[in-house]
Amino acid sequence: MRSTRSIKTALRFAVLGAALLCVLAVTAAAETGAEAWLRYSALSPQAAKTYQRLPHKTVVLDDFVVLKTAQQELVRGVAQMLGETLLVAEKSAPENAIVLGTLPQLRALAPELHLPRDLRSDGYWLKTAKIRGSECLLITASTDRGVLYGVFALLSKIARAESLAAIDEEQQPYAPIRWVNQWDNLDGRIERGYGGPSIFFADGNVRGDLTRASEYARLLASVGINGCTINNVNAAPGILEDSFIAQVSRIADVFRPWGVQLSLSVDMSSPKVIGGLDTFDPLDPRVAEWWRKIVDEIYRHIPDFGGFVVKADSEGRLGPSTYGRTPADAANVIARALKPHGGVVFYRAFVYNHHLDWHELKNDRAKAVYDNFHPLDGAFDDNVIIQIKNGPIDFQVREPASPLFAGLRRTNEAIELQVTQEYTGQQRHLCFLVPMWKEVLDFDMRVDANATPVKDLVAGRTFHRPVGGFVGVANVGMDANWLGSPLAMANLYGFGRLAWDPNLSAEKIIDEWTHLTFGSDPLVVKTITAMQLTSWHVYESYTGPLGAGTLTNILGNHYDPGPESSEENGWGQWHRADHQGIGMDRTIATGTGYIGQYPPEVQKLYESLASCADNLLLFFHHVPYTYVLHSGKTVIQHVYDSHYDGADQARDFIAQWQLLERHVDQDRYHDILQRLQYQASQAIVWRDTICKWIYRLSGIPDQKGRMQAASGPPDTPDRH
Ligand code: GCV
Repeated sequence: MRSTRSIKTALRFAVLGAALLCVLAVTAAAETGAEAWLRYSALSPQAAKTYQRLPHKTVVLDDFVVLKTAQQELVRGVAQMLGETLLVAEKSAPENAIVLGTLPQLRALAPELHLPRDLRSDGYWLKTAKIRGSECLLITASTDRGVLYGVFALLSKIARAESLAAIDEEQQPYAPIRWVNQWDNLDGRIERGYGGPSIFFADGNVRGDLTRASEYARLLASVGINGCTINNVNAAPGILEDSFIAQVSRIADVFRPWGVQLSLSVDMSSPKVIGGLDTFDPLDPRVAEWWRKIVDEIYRHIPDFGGFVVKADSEGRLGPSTYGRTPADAANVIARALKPHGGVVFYRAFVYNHHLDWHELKNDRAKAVYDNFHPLDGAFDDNVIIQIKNGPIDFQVREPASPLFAGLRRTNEAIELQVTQEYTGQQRHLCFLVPMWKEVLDFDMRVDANATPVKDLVAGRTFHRPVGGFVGVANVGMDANWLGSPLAMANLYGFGRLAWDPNLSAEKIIDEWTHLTFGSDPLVVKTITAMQLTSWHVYESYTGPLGAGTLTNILGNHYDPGPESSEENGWGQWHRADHQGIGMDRTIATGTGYIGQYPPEVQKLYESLASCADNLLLFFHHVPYTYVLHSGKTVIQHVYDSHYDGADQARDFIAQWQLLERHVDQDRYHDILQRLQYQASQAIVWRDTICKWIYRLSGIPDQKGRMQAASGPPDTPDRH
């Protein structure tokens, strides 16, 4: 028998050895985040067993580029996750294979198959079926792109250890438009980009090495995104110079294998600035001819070009108003040039006057979008899409859904969501935006007193529009992990998944993303999903509760607290806080009348203090600080409590994350830990700035006595 001492020593070595192995394993698995949710990390032997019956070979039914890409992706994913190299066989030998092809190709190969269903646009079908008597796994679709999406869906299931037994799954995208915009400048900087410089441009040219652009297209395709606008909506006219189009076509070449269409933002004054005309009046025939020639030239270089995005008469951009013309005149002249090629124009509804008179209480920037576009309903050509930000102001931490979604019946529309966290912490604060986007997409506009959620309006389902959908402002950059923070990538993933199916829950989306990005350790999944799901609410709590908007420095970085910068200027992001109360009166009865832009049932909901939700109260109503919320608290006490609770919750994220120290690779663990520590300290800065500001203004102390001592006496003169 071994002595107790030697057993103890042996145990000690065993423990040390195990610890060392753990460290080595974790170190070996260190990751940059570059693979995002496409890590395809090796499954455990136990999980891999689920796929023992997966065919060992694959055939592809044609050699078009997207189908080839699909097959290569399949081989890559299976090799990495299951350690098996699929045999690539000829299509003449499809027995016991994973068969990739479109429905017509499959019908030609195996007429005995019952393929009754026709799949719309980019939809796909995963199905086990017998070909020539032997079991196969079919990945089929109407289009090559659909087949690629089917492959990504299959690989995602394997990565999440989902069973494929007797699979028979059909998926259709909710809408044809699922695009991202990048606000990249040609010099390589990105407007509101927080993940490094442009992956497309450097020093005024397209980058020589477009590896990242190709990897980006792969990421986009993996969640069903089919278009990408590569340059800033504040567009440099030079993008349309002949020499530049040739350069841009190289980006289209790396997008093409992934089924991602390239599109460009254009400046309305281009016919004059680079075309040498003395006008850019959209109704001038010479201008129409100029657009036609430019568009023909683009299609010569890029036959699958997607179209243009236009920002005009907005924030200093020139537009049709220069000639007394309408957005419809401007959009249509370009749309007509694109039409023969199948291209579309996204005309942004973000048109407003940023020199509004602050003293005039009836002025309201929120009204601009509807006022400018509703009267033009029906005046836009069929290949024009009005791109509408989710809320009427500008990507604030909480806004109601834009009333324009319900205001266009005879015009195509798309919702613009912001993946890059301009007003929501710039990727330095954790803020998972899917729950916010879902609130907007699910919001029922009650058009004609029927159920008309925003997701149906933008997808073109409500009014049977030919085209419509979803646009996300992504702004990924050269940082290895794309957005600057590994956790922020959940927003890009979530945007893609919602654009594909807005009925997915936030819980389902974040569960998928976490499994794919961090693996299936239950503690990891539980912790990260919980943190992500609460993060928007936490951020809102310490930056701008009750619908007041993000109380940030709107004249500068849109990041630090700066509640006073919203007021007394023409930008119109006002909250009208004074010594008595706070909030914008947007009622029909006494305010700006903004609420009148909604359908009657929604008007009723927001007009009345009794039915208006607390979380949007200050967006719609000006109330005294002592006003009692539905929760039973006064507005002022809610503001104090919310900022303190929010800062506490931000601090608690650190402890939650620390639970994962031995469960997540060290690189990402430390990167995220530092970010959370920084966020917690910034949340305190936010808390103290806003609480002191509102205390000085209102003179009403916090009932819990938390900050008066540090705040000094309240202000006296009324600013209004
Ligand atoms: C690209 C906000 C942003 C601007 C952005 C603009 C827009 O105002 O701060 O950077 O410009 O929105 O969406 O056009």
